Amino acid sequence: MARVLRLPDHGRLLVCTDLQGCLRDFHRIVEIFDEVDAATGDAHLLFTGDLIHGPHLDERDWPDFLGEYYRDASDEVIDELVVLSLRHPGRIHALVGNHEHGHIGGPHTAKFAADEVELLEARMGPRAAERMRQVLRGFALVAVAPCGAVFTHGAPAATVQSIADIEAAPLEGFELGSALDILDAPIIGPILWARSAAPDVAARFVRALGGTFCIYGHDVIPEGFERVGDEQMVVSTSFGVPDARKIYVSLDLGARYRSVRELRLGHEILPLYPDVAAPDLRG
Ligand SMILES: [Mn+2]
Repeated sequence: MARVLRLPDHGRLLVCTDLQGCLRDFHRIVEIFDEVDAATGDAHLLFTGDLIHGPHLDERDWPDFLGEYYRDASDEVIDELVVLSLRHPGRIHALVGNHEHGHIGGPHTAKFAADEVELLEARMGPRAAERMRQVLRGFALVAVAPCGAVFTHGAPAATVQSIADIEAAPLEGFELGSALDILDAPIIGPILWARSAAPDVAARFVRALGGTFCIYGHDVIPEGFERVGDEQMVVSTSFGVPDARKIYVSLDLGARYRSVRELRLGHEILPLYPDVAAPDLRG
């Protein structure tokens, strides 16, 4: 697949960040997608990377700060993503995160295990692992929408002149490097690993891609989301926050947004679990 995914200028786009193997939250965002699709007939769903690699802890060892308990179900998340994509051709999208990258040419991640890539592929077995790598190779690095939104996994801290620079960025050959080495790799280093971007750098990045702002995850925002200047919004849909703080983004692909300041609670910024949402996230 192309490195840059181009979203259409019509319909409703739902955006979900870091699931880290949480099947329950995957099911919830799909339920929301099905509702919006039934209502509009024109819904898109975008995952901004790190769908895989979650904790493997018993419930008694689970730390409170990670929110509600779950056990990593990365393989099921990817299997169900494939089924969902077949059911809605061209409307289910995903970006590479640093955790997916570990399976397809990036450094192996060590967030919840010494080598999460080896652990997951060993659990799946060689044939299922190869099928998963084929799926992950189809993920884009960046998504752009005529509504002004740009989507990345990490912060928009890369220096690019145009979409062509991203199309040309190599993803493979970083297996032996560490996460520190890859941060020095132009374009994919920052896009997959940066936790923040200076406002002027982010502004240049989104303008080079024809956009006005960037939405991304990668980092945990304990409050659910954070706007940075006019050009950035960091979103936590799943991993590392309690259900009451999980949010997703819903955009009108036919609109033209000038800034993240135009994204409103209760309209574009919505709780994943409205029944238990913190009062300040209900909009
Ligand atoms: Mn990440």
